[in-house]
Amino acid sequence: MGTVSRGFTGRRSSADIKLPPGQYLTTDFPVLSAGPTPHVPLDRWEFVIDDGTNVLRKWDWKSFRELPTETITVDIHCVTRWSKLSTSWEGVSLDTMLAEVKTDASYAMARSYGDYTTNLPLKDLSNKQAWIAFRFNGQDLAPEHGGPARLLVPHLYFWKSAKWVRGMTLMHQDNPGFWEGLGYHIYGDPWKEQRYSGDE
Ligand SMILES: Nc1nc2c(c(=O)[nH]1)N[C@H]1C(S)=C(S)[C@@H](COP(=O)(O)O)O[C@H]1N2
Ligand SMILES: [Mo]
Repeated sequence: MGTVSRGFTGRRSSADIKLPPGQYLTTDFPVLSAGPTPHVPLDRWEFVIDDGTNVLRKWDWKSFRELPTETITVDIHCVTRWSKLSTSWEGVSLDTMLAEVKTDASYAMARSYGDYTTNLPLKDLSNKQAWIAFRFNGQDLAPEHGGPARLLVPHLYFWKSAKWVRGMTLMHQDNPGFWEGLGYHIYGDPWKEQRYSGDE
């Protein structure tokens, strides 16, 4: 009588599905890239955390893949209005990686192979909210979706989830990345519909 829970059915009923305002559901996985897909061989891949002057921590693919991994199942929301539910990833929590860095910075500029950037508060990259993902649906992440590895920050619009991520620069002040500098919102909370810089 309307009391069957998600736990009982093991599936999400339509009553469970809540989309951020202005979003529609899609079941395919659109590719959105501002430029060509960079191809980074694993033996050349590295992830560097710096403070703009000094390298604070650096991983090559081998040392990155020795870090503990997690399976993450999350909804993702693109500012072009598609949302995709229950996407499944494998990755390393940024909590694990940031634990090895001592900083009093409050923001980060994520940097990608191919020169894409996007800015995020460090607190949004902490507390089980962000990962460097290298597998999607049990398969190595395809190049067009950001392989070998991408940022995954599902609580913000998906443009913040930098594909082909190669590192991040820690900052004391928030600075706009690629899309943010072109008029998109500096923070990008889909639930507050923070699409463009004038919103909210
Ligand atoms: N390096 C890089 N990362 C990026 C982008 C990009 O153009 N370059 N596009 C962003 C946008 S707008 C979205 S919606 C998602 C799309 O990821 P997908 O192509 O895997 O769906 O990646 C984000 N990360
Ligand atoms: Mo997007």
